[in-house]
Amino acid sequence: MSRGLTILLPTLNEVSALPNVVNALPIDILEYQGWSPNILVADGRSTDGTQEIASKLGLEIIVQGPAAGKGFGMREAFARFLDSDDEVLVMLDADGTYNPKEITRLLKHLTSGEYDVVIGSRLRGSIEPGAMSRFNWIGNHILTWTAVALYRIFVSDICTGYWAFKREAIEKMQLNSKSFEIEAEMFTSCANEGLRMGEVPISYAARIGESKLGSVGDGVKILRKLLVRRFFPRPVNRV
Ligand SMILES: Nc1nc2c(ncn2[C@@H]2O[C@H](COP(=O)(O)OP(=O)(O)OP(=O)(O)O)[C@@H](O)[C@H]2O)c(=O)[nH]1
Ligand SMILES: [Mg+2]
Repeated sequence: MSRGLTILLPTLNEVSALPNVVNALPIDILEYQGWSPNILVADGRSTDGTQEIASKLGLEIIVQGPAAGKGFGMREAFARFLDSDDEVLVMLDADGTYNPKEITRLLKHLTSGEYDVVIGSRLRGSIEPGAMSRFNWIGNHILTWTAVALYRIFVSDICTGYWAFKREAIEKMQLNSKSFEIEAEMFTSCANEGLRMGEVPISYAARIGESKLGSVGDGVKILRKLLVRRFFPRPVNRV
């Protein structure tokens, strides 16, 4: 019997990148390895035809309640995953920065039995010239060092958008992020719930289309989330 695998693609106006990402997914290899992949697009109410392209590609789409906010989209997608029978969820950004072929490497590490969650690390992997500004590179390092110092769990890239989770990990995570602080909260929640985290180095390429990240404001929200979850391990307010 094949094992259910949800491949979660967050989108906000990714009409030009989404087809490339979907076409690069290693579906045949995954099926050969015994997985039954289901692609789930979590859309932040795109206005550029992303939803139409996703439908044309025959993908399952959920359109998030609140307009915009990756955190809202991911939390709705996790709830949808828990309604399915799938065993594992892999998420990767749908902007062309992550290589879909590397899903198999994350899965191999995850299913070796040792981990509940595996992170794809860009900072320990290879970053294509122009893919990450120097400013963002420094910011990503500072946020990751802060996370490691506060939670005493070693990972080398907490803001990565490439994650693989066993079902139990999604069941246990307690999240209330609205926006780009969601990855930091996934890290803090995994740490607070005692989930075992591993990582594999990955490649990171320049994105197709426009960035939605506002570097400084989002960096501050991430830092704040790291601090708040250190003292309040579970969300008090679940908007
Ligand atoms: N569902 C949903 N997805 C979003 C939202 N905002 C961004 N995304 C998606 O989340 C992923 C990450 O967003 P990006 O804009 O690439 O942010 P980033 O990767 O930190 O920044 P770049 O370095 O510019 O790529 C992309 O696939 C976006 O399409 C949102 O409000 N809702
Ligand atoms: Mg991106």
